[in-house]
Amino acid sequence: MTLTKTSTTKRMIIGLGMSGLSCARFCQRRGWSFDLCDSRDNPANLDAVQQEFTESEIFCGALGGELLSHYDELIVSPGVALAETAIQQAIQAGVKISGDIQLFKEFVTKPVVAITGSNGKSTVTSLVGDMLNGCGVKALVGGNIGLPALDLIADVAADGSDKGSDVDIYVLELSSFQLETTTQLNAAVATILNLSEDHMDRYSGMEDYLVAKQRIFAGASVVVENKDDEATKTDSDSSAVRFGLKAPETDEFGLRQVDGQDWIYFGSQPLLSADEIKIKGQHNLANVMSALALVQAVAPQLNIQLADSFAAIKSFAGLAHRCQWVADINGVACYNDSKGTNVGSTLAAINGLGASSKGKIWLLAGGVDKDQSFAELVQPCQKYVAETLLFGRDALNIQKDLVDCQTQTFTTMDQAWKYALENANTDDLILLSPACASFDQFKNFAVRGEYFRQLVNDSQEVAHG
Ligand code: UMA
Ligand code: ADP
Repeated sequence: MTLTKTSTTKRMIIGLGMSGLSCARFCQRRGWSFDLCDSRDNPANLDAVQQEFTESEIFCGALGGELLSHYDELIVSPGVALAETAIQQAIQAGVKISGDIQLFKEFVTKPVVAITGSNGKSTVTSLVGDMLNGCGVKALVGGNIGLPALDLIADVAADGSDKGSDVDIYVLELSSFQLETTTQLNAAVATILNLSEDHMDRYSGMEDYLVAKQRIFAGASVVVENKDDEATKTDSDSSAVRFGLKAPETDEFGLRQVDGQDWIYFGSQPLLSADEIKIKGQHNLANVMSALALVQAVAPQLNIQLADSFAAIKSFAGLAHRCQWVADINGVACYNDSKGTNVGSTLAAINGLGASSKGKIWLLAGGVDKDQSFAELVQPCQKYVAETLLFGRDALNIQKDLVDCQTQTFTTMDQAWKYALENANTDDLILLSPACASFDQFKNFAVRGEYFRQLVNDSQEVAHG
């Protein structure tokens, strides 16, 4: 991309993580000047950042309101709360707030599929990307899924615009944090997949969390609603497509039983049977229906047929660390659900695996509890779980919520794993589904999941001599 124009706006990019760097590179490509800061004294990649952005001032350590108030615009990374005193002080002083998705939306001209929700975002985002690409259009996938949205357009066209590029559509996974700094996204289609408690350490309550999520609907041409979850509905003027786990009404996606088998229907039209779909559990059928609704919404403008996306659904095997089978050890199946980082996802894992298992579940959970209540896990634990083995920083807090459930606490995952392996019987299963963030003991959920896989693989080698 070539430089398009210079600007006298004074911008401060807050955060030296993936998002901050993608914003810095975007601004640099546009010829905009900017400074950078991070609230940590020593962010991991400081040296590399200093070498890359030699024209920018870089500040590290506690954010100062006076400093931030000198700028016209703050481009705030999702990991930094707008409630920070220094940011609030800057807002009071009239400084504009922005974020990577705002920069992205102001730049791109091609349609955007926008996906948020408490659980299933990455699954649905990847699936929609596969379905659209399977229909022969060029869809780029990014956002909270791990590839910053602005990195998608790093080299879209030589004139610095995506107009003449071969990109047809963007599929973005968006977190509530990213949505807080985005106004009027104007997505071609937008959805909140579901809403359950998460990030209560950043929000004052569920209402506050929902308000952040609902920003995804601003200016959307079509909204996809989950009929089973009131919080996903919009009262905006956008036209709505609905999906749900019950039999559908006309022009809705839903499930009907045919010969004892779940089938996805659109109104009275059968589309796919559950056994043609590799990702299992009712929550994944909901995910597939939401993906169908999202693709259907953009099909006319892309000139594609929904039926041409079915092959991609049938071959979608799910993403790593989401209820993923790792190995059987002496008849005990081991599942890695490290991406189960909140109560809602762990609930789906216990109910999904528990209903189809002959034995009991040995649940490994714990980490950073994000101020959630774990009470919703009591009933499914009593029904399906032999013992919940809690580890990590907030193990004791979680134990207090799991009243009348069998629980043990440990310091590390290794200890919990060893206990599970020693006590599980044939046909039982061992499930890592922490319902917590990983940051107390691991870099992220993926590292935690790989660690679990390693524990399983090492024990499997020992078991097989
Ligand atoms: N941090 C500070 N001070 C700063 C800047 C960051 O302490 O000044 C800390 C944050 O509190 C956080 C970490 O540094 O612990 C990373 O924050 P960041 O905003 O720099 O994160 P990025 O590296 O830019 O990654 C972000 C998303 N991370 C967060 O929202 C925390 C990534 O989602 C996302 O993939 C990436 O942008 C690209 O869009 C991760 C995530 O955990 C997977 N998301 C949460 C979730 O899914 O629940 C919302
Ligand atoms: P997200 O990106 O929202 O975190 P993922 O697709 O990565 O969602 O899945 C995260 C966790 O949520 C995994 O444990 C997965 O099994 C579970 N999950 C996926 N879809 C749903 C859903 N619709 N409802 C509840 N849990 C879900």
